[in-house]
Amino acid sequence: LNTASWVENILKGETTALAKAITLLESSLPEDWEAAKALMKALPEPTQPTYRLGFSGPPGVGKSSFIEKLGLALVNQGAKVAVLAVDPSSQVTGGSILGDKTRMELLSRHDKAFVRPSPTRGHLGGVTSSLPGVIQLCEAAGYQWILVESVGVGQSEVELSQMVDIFTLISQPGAGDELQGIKKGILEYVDLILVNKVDRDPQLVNVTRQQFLAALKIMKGKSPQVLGCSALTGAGVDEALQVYQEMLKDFDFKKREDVALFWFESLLLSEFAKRLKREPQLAQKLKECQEAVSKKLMTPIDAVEEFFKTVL
Ligand SMILES: Nc1nc2c(ncn2[C@@H]2O[C@H](COP(=O)(O)OP(=O)(O)OP(=O)(O)O)[C@@H](O)[C@H]2O)c(=O)[nH]1
Ligand SMILES: [Mg+2]
Repeated sequence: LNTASWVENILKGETTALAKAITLLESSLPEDWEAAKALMKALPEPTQPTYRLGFSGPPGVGKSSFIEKLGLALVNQGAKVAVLAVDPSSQVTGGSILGDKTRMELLSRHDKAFVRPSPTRGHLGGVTSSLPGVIQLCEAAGYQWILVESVGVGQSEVELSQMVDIFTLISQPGAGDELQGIKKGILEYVDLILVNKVDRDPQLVNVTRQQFLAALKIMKGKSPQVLGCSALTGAGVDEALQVYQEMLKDFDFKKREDVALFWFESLLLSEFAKRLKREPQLAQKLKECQEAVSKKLMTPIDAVEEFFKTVL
């Protein structure tokens, strides 16, 4: 299939063409890189406004359940919704944890929805090396709302927050006690906090909300709303949607210009790592430096210096 007719099929909304394009972008094979390059170049800007929402939170907090409920609310309003999952842990395990859990059966069956599980093989570069391109593909295919699920793991949360228009943290009831610790860092990037599972323990959800609000109070600048919700019963989903729509009314889409830069930097690093092993000269030098280090002929610092002499 040539690039032009492939793009045409994507624009027509053919989901198989879209899915194949996403696979291409997530691939780490050099020949796929060439095809992906041509495809992304030929891809036009979307013809309508699009909104990118990112969701993060600990395993099992209800991210997929919430996204499905929100997605259903949106498709019922007539919008087209794409759901993407990023799984930072795939880099370590080589397999997807979210993969088969992100089924969202009701939403998947809806003809205005496209649900894409996370890549099954660990593609290099984490969240950022393919996600911006995948988002662009979905937008070109006519999806107005792009919902991205990511399991909350340190740096990947921050990266995701930079790739989307609005970033939501979904929290467990009772999570407030952990706020003293390292988790606080992410609050800086959060636009909305949802404390889920209000159906189970409304009181605890309320306490947790207050803890978040107190933690936010001592941070300057941002004041995201903190809402209780239930991804099981759907309570709070409409309220969250209202918050999003309100925020998007005067959203500064200039933020998106930075996404291209993030993508470039992330791709540069992941491609560098790949090509290091592929380009014979670099691979050779890398091997020499590795040997020199293991034989203690060079310190690691000197070896890095030596390697960069060759690269530059
Ligand atoms: N009682 C209750 N259960 C919920 C709620 N939201 C999700 N669950 C349940 O919690 C479990 C995990 O939900 P998921 O939506 O898969 O959570 P997740 O955050 O996407 O999980 P991972 O993708 O594995 O990180 C499921 O059994 C859900 O039915 C809720 O609001 N109330
Ligand atoms: Mg999930």
